[in-house]
Amino acid sequence: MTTVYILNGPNLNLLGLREPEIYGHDTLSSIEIACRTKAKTLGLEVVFKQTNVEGELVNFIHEAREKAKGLIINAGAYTHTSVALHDAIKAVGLPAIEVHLSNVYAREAFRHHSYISPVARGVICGFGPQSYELALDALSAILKKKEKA
Ligand code: CA2
Repeated sequence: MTTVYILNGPNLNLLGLREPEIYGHDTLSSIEIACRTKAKTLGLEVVFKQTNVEGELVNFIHEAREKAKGLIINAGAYTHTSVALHDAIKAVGLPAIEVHLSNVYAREAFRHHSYISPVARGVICGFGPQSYELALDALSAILKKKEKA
């Protein structure tokens, strides 16, 4: 089965527990379950990870190069700061989809710049937990196209 990595950055472990007015009531565990359910319908196997540590995200991206055909990443606040994540995604060469729960463009100006976007195949933001499911659809379509080529 085709494996995809879904990576989550800092503070996303607090989802559903704090600031529900911004990030909603769903927990990261419930998002993981929804991703696994969606992935099954697409014939994809999911490796789902969260870390608060930037270097661990870099290591997960490197691991994905060996073990997966693509990745979905919500890098949290590192989206707006991390050249290391930009370089890692570029280096592994896997198709990557950037996701965000919130519409970062409707928020503070410092969230409008992303170091991930230039090395991502696309960006999905603002749809809450559904952003992840939309990203799985997009990644599945990219991988199916690749298989045919
Ligand atoms: O909207 C998103 O998915 C973000 O990646 C979430 C990040 C934020 O820094 C990005 O600009 C947009 C923050 C995740 C923090 O999640 C929390 C959840 C509950 C309570 C506090 C933070």
